[in-house]
Amino acid sequence: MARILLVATNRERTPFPVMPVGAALVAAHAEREGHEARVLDLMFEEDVGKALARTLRTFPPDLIGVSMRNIDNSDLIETKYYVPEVEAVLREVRQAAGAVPVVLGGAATSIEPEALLALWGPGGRASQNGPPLVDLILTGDSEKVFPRLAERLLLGQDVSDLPGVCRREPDGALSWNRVGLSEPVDGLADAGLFRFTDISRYERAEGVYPIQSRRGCAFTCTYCTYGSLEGLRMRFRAVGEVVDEIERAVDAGVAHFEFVDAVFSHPPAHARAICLELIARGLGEKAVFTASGFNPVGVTEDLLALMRKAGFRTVSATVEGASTAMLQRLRKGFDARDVENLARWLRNQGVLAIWIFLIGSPGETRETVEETFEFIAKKIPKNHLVYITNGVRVYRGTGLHRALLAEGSLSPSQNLLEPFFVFSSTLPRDWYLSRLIEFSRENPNVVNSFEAGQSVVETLSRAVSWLPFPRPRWRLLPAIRRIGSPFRAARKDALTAPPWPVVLSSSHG
Ligand code: B12
Ligand code: SF4
Repeated sequence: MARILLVATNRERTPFPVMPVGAALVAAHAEREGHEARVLDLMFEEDVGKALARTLRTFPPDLIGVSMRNIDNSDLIETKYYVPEVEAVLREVRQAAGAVPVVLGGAATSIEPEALLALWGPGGRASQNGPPLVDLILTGDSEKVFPRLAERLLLGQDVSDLPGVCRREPDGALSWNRVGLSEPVDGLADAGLFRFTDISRYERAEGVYPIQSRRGCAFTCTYCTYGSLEGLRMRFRAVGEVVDEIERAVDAGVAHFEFVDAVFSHPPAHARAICLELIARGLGEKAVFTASGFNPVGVTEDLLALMRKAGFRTVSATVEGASTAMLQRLRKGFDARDVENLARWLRNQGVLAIWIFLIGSPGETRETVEETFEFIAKKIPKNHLVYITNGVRVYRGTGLHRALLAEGSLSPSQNLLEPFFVFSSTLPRDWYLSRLIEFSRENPNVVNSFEAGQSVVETLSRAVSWLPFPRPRWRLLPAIRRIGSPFRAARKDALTAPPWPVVLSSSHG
């Protein structure tokens, strides 16, 4: 039996602090295999060094797993890049833990394992001839593999055949074993987040308890990383197991849940079965549900009615656009009519939505922007929130990445760990920025990335989170924005001279 410490490094509080479900799940499985596991969640820690020292004093581990969620926030106008912050945490970990092996995992590592290993691994740029900040990386679903990895590492055995291992070989070469990723997800342990972290801190800051009912996404939207993260093969958890997990969390006092499936609504049969079970157990009367991935394909008004009955009050409608031409280019699998139906059905069924749009991808023009803006202004109910992401972050392994390589506007050696964007060559950037600002002024329910840091809006939003307003408190954001005006415009050159490289293209492949 080993003592295993999981360090959850994410400290991002926008749009709200997200609970470290990946680290908790890995810890829960390590416990199931007979190890002793703890999670050090850095989200609300004021001093990372002190928190580590405190934990290591009471729980000296044989192995440390570090969880890294975000690389960046994928937004061209107000980019946040998290790698330096995680590197600072890794330095503190190495300093405090000495020679204890450190394994890095989490969503970020599945997207850029080789670049992260070249930076933080043995002989990596950040280790400056000292010990590596990270001994190896484990990519992909890790809860079942990690305990095996831990056992072998601690016995000094070879681990290179384990699925997801990315490491430096004795001859100095980088190797990444991608065989056997995307395991079945039945029999998962209950992440039991309430055992590992202070849920009440999250609840106060509008945090929502994550629940996963399936993994994988069969759609292949051009810009999306989920193929690298979860794979294309859909794997479903047994409905009873998922709802048992919810029931235990409700008994522990949790009242707000979010289905964090890549797409909760597809295929609808699984979503429907979950709703029926929530209804059968009366959980909709004790808790409120939302779903972060909601794609209109296959959605009917009936499904939304059932979700409402099961306790869903909101969804995130990740539609990205309302122009059929752009939806086709993005390979979303639905068109503008489906988006319009979704808006109507959500309104009819009294389900609120945060709508996520992605503007500026290759092929976007003034006309397609106006089509999407017209939809937002006319069809989205004013009590729904609209969030616009600008430009497309190019991630390795996506269809967009392949298309840019094929057209020659991207070199295979381009560093994609650091933010790198593509913007439509057919959309004038000056025009778009001023149009976006004008549009957001006219529509208080339209929020942009560059407003998040606006001091008045941020201060009011934080104040609201401490007051006993009913959730979701984002419903108050349009009013806050009106009080918090004048609207802070993005830097005038935010799109024409951004701090990160941008390639102009009209190709999605
Ligand atoms: C749901 C979701 C959200 C929800 C979260 C809701 C909630 N209540 O938790 C919302 C919408 C709020 C959100 C917001 C953001 N998100 Co998000 N989100 C997701 C999503 C779809 C699922 C995350 C999840 O919970 N998965 C379930 C858990 C169990 O999986 P996991 O954490 O990955 O853990 C597994 C492995 O990673 C691994 N693992 C995890 N930790 C460790 C540790 C060790 C040691 C090991 C070995 C393994 C390991 O094992 C775990 C079990 O198999 C992922 C995409 C995806 N398909 O994964 C994006 C994703 C994580 N998000 C991402 C981003 C960028 C963001 C935002 C920055 C977006 C923005 N523009 O603002 C914000 C940041 C929020 C914050 N405070 O950090 C990126 C992160 C990578 C990147 N590109 O930088 C992802 C991967 C999507 C993407 N675009 O690529 N997100
Ligand atoms: S954007 Fe959504 S639907 Fe499209 S591939 Fe990604 S997860 Fe699947």
